[in-house]
Amino acid sequence: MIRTALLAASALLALPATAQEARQTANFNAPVKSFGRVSYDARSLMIDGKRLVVWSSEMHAFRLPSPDLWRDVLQKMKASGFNTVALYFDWGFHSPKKGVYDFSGIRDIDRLLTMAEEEGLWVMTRAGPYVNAELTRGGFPGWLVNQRGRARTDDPEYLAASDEWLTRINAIIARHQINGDGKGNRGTVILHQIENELALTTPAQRRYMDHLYAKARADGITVPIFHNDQGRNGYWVPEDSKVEKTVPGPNDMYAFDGYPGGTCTVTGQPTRGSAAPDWGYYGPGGAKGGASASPNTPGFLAEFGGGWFDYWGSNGGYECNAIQRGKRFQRVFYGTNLANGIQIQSFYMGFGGTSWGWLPAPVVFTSYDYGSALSEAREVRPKAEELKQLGGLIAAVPDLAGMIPAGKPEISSDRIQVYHNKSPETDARFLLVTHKPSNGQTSDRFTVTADLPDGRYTLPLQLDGFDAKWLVAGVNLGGQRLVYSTSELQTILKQDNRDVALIYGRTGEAGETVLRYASEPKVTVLEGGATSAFDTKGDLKLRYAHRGLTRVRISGGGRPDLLLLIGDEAEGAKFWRTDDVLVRGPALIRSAKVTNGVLALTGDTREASPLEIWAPSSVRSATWNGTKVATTRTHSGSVTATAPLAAPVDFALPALTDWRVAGGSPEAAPDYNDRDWAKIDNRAYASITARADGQPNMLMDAYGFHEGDVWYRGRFTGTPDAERLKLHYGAGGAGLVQVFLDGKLIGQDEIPAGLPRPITTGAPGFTLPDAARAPGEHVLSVMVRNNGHNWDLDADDFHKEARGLVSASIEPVAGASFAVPIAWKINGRSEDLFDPVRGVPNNGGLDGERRGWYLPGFNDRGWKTATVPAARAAQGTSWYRTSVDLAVPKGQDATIGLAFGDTTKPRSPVAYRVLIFVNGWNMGQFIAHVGPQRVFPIPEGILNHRGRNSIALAVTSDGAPGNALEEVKLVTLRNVKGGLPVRMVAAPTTPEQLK
Ligand code: IPT
Repeated sequence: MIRTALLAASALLALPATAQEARQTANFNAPVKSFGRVSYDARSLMIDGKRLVVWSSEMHAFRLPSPDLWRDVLQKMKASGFNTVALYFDWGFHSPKKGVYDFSGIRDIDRLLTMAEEEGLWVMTRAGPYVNAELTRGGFPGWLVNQRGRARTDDPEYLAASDEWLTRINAIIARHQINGDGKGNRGTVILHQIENELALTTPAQRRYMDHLYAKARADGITVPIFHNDQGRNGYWVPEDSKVEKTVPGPNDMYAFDGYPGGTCTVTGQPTRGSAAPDWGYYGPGGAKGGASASPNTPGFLAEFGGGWFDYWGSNGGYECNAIQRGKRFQRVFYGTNLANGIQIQSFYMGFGGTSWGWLPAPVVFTSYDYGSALSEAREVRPKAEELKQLGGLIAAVPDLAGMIPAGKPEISSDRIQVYHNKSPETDARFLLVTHKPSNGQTSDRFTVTADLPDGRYTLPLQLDGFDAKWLVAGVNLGGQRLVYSTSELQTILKQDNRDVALIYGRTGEAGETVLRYASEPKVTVLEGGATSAFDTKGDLKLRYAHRGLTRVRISGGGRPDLLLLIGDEAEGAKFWRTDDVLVRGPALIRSAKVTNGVLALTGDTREASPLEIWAPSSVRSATWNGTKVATTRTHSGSVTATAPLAAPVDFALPALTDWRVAGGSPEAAPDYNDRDWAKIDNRAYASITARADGQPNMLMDAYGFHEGDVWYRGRFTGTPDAERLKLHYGAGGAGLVQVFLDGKLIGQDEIPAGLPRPITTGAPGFTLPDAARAPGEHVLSVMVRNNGHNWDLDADDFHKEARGLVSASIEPVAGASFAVPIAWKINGRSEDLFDPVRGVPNNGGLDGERRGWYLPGFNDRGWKTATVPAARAAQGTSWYRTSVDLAVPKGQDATIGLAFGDTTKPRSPVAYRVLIFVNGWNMGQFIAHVGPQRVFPIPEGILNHRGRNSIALAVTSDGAPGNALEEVKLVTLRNVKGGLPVRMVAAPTTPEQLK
């Protein structure tokens, strides 16, 4: 049976019919529900009673196997304006075997949660048991596929298994909750997710959900618990929702996921896609008050597409995705969410990372870049700079939390719409100005007239192409009163007795800002151009164009001094704000700490950069990455560095030379010693894949082999009936089977990419050569490369689809009513890991892997020397090894990748595949003729940036001319001055150190 995936981007755009019906006015009078320091009503989350817009993005520590770099990602998220990080945990990553769990090294969740706290981020934990996440088995451990009981139900066997995991992960999370664990531990976890997009809502699922909720509570989780609905379907809403056609569950809060926004074309061009959906107050039929499946809880998007994954065999869509769901998209879509009362939104992904080793589900290849704000190479993409501006506004205007619709303003153009919200507490306003529909791309000049808190005003505005503006009005900011501004506010901070505000707009556009005073203040234009006028109402109106940076000082008028910085968008992006310091210039500010009057700034530069600092007067001097900076005072109350901050220096990467090779697949040799291999027998069969009658259980998982390559050896006696071999196998996306007879490759079969819905099984036939019909014993050797188990998105046990051989039959071509008996044995990488430090995803079951050929300390001096590119390849799998010394300049953070062949094309004209081991770590799989990934970023800590590195490539080919390893080289993907200290991840280096 061939099943295809349900995870196609297009399928996500349509909501089931129930979504339209599950609508009800949000209950703005809903009582506050408290869970220790966290509480909520229908309007927002609150922490210690203070309303908060939860502005979050997702990262997966398991997709970055270098823990020191977790902090780099968290710092970049924080610097990009996020106040929260969402984290999935991958059960299978921690559990190689039933009852065995590992939270050490690259699996140290405790360390991750401590870092998030240290970096000042709130945390949403998403602990499974099922997570999906384009992971093999959606995060289920390999051993779970052998369970007969249906997963994601209240089947006792499944519950016992998932409780094993939950007991352990919940204990760690509990220690890091904002509420503490009652034993003196405390952290920043504010929300906790149980299960993931469980769209089957039968009684068994309800009992399961009840169990998960009770389990979390029993394990000491005290923060609000939620589940993420696959769309706005009303599945698992809180019991008190009482909305028709919704499905209640035990959860405290209702959350849903959404991935609108359109796709890229096959040639990697962004399309403009659909308009932003109104998933809340302004939804269809929901007059003011909105449309919610859960009227008593705030709008909550647990995942909102901040990119999308990419498929085996695509043309490479990540750069396009970063644009499609990038600048402007974020303003339009995330803004529409906020206007609709989605007060908790988390972007999936904020940093995608790498599905290294055998982490990927069949649907994805190694790179999980996702087109997210932070690239796989940890680059801060331009879209992250836009996020910084949006997150800056959210942080600067706490009134945005808990806003409700405020009535329709008058708009002079019918091509424009304005979402107008207010804070019931302060009457502050939020105006989201966008096209109507919001994917409109016209250029418009228009006015918006609204009754604002300080009076009725007409705002002259402009919108050029796909865009949205996030405006605030009638709001107290520091000591100032902002009547309105047609510019967007990026940040405001109070320093001593003055306020420093940064506003910005599109380059060249006119802007106006109105501030309210008791009497006429003094306006001094320090730099750039602005005019001002004061009227009898007390309004000071400033007019200017957004070009470069304009600086205006306003003093007197009954208010503290204000330094108003007015930038164009690019200028705004050069500013970074930490608690009470504003910095302009560098590519990144990581931290700003004041000790004894010295401001210690850390961050990155991509080029020689100016440095300008606005700090409280208690700051007397500054350092940059530990070195004192000479500064001079400016007329706008800042200091600037007298010399630019240094740029990173270029460095050369050595060529990869001195290769050595060990040939072939030893498992294929007739005399290979398979004494310790398991005999194929009739053990219990738990797969959803039907098999031919009378076949033994050949599935790799049944023998404890779940990841990567598995080998079968079958002995049979030669007979004239041995004419052909029929196989049925499962191997995931772009999987492979190779068949050898008495040591010679007789054929292979590859599973077509089938994009975007991967095909995961195959049923090839092979004509047997004459040798099979010769008398005596013959050995059939079969390697199955398992490119991942299916996910279980629909809770139908799809992860239990067969992997490895399902059946094998040697038979005559005509009248095949009988088959030649074969005695099979199997071997792979068992649940007792031989390299537990690198862990579950690192290894499959190749002979070379078990012998430690992938390790840096393996002695390959006995191997033949080889040149790469290789002229020809042996049939089967050959290992290539070399080592290389790197000398990345000290104090520089680079991302270095391994590149194969012609990186300008998504795939090669020749066919072969490579498992890439760097210093013993399996950093992914290159499939030359499938693609699209040809460059594999290797994180520092796996790669030694200042020392020796070992590279081992397991190259698999059919041996046909040309199907051999192309050029392999190192490439620099990113290079900045700055970064964080990164230690090498400790792991065994020699075969002797393996278990
Ligand atoms: C949603 C999953 O919850 C998440 O784990 C991930 O798989 C994401 O999709 C896609 O990257 S499921 C989907 C139906 C939106």
